[in-house]
Amino acid sequence: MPSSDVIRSPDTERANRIPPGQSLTEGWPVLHYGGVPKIDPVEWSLRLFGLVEKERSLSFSEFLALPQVRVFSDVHCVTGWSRLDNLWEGVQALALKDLVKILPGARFAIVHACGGFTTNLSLEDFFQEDVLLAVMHNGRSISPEHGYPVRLVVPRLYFWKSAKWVVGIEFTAEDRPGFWETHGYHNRGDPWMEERYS
Ligand SMILES: Nc1nc2c(c(=O)[nH]1)N[C@H]1C(S)=C(S)[C@@H](COP(=O)(O)O)O[C@H]1N2
Ligand SMILES: [Mo]
Repeated sequence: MPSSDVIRSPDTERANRIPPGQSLTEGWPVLHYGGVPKIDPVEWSLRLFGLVEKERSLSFSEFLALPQVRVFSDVHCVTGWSRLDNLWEGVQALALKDLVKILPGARFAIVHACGGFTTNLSLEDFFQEDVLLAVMHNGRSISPEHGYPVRLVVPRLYFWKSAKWVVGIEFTAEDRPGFWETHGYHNRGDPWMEERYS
């Protein structure tokens, strides 16, 4: 059980935590398109742009100085594995609202990763309280193959929405399906409704 200051993703409270068609894994498979980028945190920045009053870029040290939260969640990959009991640490997506003023016309967050990868989320999904930009997993820095230095974690949707090597968040009025969403994956990806492919 996570301690009380941890945000507990609601799906971890279910009597049955394994969504239909999924099976448990103990390890942590590595899945992505392309190679593992080598990111020097000194060169890294997080760009907040699109429908915001004033665009903003944060260095890694500015990012780490933001309030940190811990989130306890399960992971469900569309390829069929689920990994329970993950403790993430990082910056809550909701905290970005204190950094830029998002304009009223914005309805989607397009998450940009190193090398041009994107994934799309409605602002409703993006601003759930258990969504975070994670730097730590189970007490250790996120490893390069899992998204170092910063990856998104969206606990309530299939894991392809959890972009690794995040470098920017763009706020848009129109939806813009990302890499996996234009390669046959569902636009939203709720594991409990088995929104796997489109
Ligand atoms: N930048 C980037 N992030 C990505 C992907 C990708 O191809 N590029 N693949 C997604 C997919 S399909 C999955 S299943 C998860 C896997 O994360 P893991 O390797 O940490 O298990 O990362 C997601 N994030
Ligand atoms: Mo995936």
